[in-house]
Formats: sequence, structure tokens, C-alpha cells
Amino acid sequence: MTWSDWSWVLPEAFSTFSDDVDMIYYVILWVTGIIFVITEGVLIYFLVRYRHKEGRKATYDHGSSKLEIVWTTATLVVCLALGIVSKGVWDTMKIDVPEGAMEIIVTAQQFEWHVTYPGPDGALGTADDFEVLNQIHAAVDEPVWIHLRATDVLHSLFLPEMRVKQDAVPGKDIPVWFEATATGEYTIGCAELCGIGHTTMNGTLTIHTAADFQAWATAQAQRPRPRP
Ligand SMILES: [Cu+2]
Repeated sequence: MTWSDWSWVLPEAFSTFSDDVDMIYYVILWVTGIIFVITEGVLIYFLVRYRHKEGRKATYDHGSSKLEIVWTTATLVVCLALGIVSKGVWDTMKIDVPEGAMEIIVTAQQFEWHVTYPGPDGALGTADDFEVLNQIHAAVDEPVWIHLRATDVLHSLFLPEMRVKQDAVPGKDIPVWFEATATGEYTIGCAELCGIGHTTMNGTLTIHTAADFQAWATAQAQRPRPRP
């Protein structure tokens, strides 16, 4: 049983950190959900209990310092606890890019995703790099390190089944990584309103077996390309 099995709003998840992301999502949802129901319940109770009654005068008081200290401290403790629980997952997703990850460049541009692969030499920025449009291909159980860029406006790379969502900012090279745990075809979307064609800024993330990915990459590298 994983956290993803609880899902009634999230799509199925297939990355190494997706279960941790879902755990935080559901913990925050339950904590805030319970507090929301309690506060709304108290509000409705007070509305009814202290409704207008002929002859009853309103009373005024200046609050209770003790109560204010209690609920401020309780809120602080809950927020700190959520922050501490989130910290490890944040570091995993945002800082700890695994060694040996395959590096690719994803460049967002109204309204498409340009994906650059290193080619047979395994190094980006060389003559054998090749580019595909609106598709990311990777091998299962192998980490992918994306250099996320944008050429025009803000976009956001959204890989829902990998639990990846990261803004792409013109002028910045933002690292994003994931490691898929199952082969298949998944969604690429843009999660930042970026112009009139925003809703068409989609693509497909294909997770292959290692052998199939090698075959795909080799075929792409040999594909004739227009001269620059
Ligand atoms: Cu966009």
C-alpha cells in the first residue's frame, strides 16, 4: 500500500519520489481539512447560538491573551512540523540530483517544448546533439536531469505522473530531475498560463526499457537533420 493508492484526485504516480510527494500532499490535506471543518463548524454554531434575540444585548470583551497564545503556538507547531516533514522531500527533489543522470535540455517556447539530447557522445553542447519536439524519452529506473529553460515568457514543466512541476524562467537554467519506475506513455503539460496557445502546449513523456531507449536514441541520432 502506497500513498498513491489513497488517491481520489491525483493521477497514478510512477517516479522514485512520487510517494513522498503524495504523502506530504495528503498530510497537508488532512490537517488543513480537519481544521477547516472544525472552524467552519464553530462559526456556524456561534451564528445560531448568538443570533439576534429580542431584548438580548450584545456584550463586548477584549479577548483572551491565554487563548491567543494557545492557538498561535498550536499553529506555529503545526506549520513547523509540516515544514520539517517537507524539508527532506524538497531536498531530494530540488537539490540532490543523482550521480550519473542522463542530462537533457528542455526549452519552453510559446507554445512548444524543445528537447535536446546529448547524442552518441553523451555530452550536451556538441555537434551530435539532436532535438525532438514535444516529447521526452527516457529509460525506466534511470535518472534524468533536465536543464529547464525558457526563451520568451514564464512556462512550467508539468509531468503529473512523475510529480514534477517546475517553472521555466527566461534567462535561467533550472535543474529538474526524476527517475521513472514504470514504462509507459505519460503527460507533459504547461502549468503556467503563457499565452493564447497555453492549453495546446502539451507533449508525451515516453518511458522505455533501457534497450528500447538506446534503440530510439540511436535512430534519432542517425536521422538526417537540416544544416544549421
Ligand atoms: Cu507554456
